[in-house]
Amino acid sequence: MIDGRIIRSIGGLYFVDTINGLFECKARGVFRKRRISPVVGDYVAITILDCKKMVGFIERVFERKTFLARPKIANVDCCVITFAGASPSINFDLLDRFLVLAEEKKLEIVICVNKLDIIKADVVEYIKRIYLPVYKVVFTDTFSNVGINDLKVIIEKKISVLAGPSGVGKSSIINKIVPFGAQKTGEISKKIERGKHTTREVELICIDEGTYIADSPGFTSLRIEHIKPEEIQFYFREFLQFIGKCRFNDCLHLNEPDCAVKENIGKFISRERYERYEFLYDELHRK
Ligand SMILES: Nc1nc2c(ncn2[C@@H]2O[C@H](COP(=O)(O)OP(=O)(O)OP(=O)(O)O)[C@@H](O)[C@H]2O)c(=O)[nH]1
Ligand SMILES: [Mg+2]
Ligand SMILES: [Zn+2]
Repeated sequence: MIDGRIIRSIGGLYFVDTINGLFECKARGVFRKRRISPVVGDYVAITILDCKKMVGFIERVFERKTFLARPKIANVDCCVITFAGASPSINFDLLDRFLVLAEEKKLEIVICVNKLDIIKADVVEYIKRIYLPVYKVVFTDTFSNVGINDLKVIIEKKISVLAGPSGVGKSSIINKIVPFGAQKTGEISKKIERGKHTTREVELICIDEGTYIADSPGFTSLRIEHIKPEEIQFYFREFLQFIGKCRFNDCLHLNEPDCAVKENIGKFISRERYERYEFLYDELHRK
């Protein structure tokens, strides 16, 4: 048996990267029985069936360090949440939902705002005012390569995933980061006037030893139903420094008096983020 990492999976076939090369593997029936399905990013042990044809069987899936359901990927260290500054314009509600999910998974988080070439100045200002004090934010432009090097430095020696809506430029960014890579991007074919090369599967790409980046399909909505409403506060990172300083120990920072979180709105907490906290709390509470 040898160990490896699943870098792609298509229709029940898993591509496992090992020191002896890339093996095309099926999963043993026991996984189905136990309702475990291996996913991209999993560390696995395989038996080799044919070393010329490079085919084998996945025998074992090692314990996952992290698991993201959307995009479905295991063992990532860092999540690069990617949006476009324009076309499509940023959906801040979706951004905050993704931030909550990534915080819950305790991932390192980077916000990447692409298409800097067509972004409006007030959008840049808004992002700088609201997100820059809380998160690492990188502005990129894949045409002129602005910000690409900063991203390269951030993802060094980590396993990262680029996640975000469709058409924001995730695959284009990966093409700039990966020297040999040619991820298909959303250019509309002139010949057939259709067939956008939208990414359909999660794929892990090895940049160098210890550095991996995953491309992933875009999404338009995110479900965070599994999180309890009273836990949401812990996933708004800028709230953390004030939690425990309110008059009531179980303060939810909604209508309670002497709330340290509410006292800091407009100071260390932006009104926009606070309002989205209220909104998310409400939404989950009503469920
Ligand atoms: N103006 C501008 N356009 C960009 C930039 N980067 C990418 N694009 C364009 O945006 C479109 C979508 O790019 P993709 O890289 O396919 O987007 P994606 O996020 O991978 O999309 P999905 O795979 O559908 O999730 C393409 O037409 C790119 O040429 C940029 O920095 N500026
Ligand atoms: Mg893509
Ligand atoms: Zn409070």
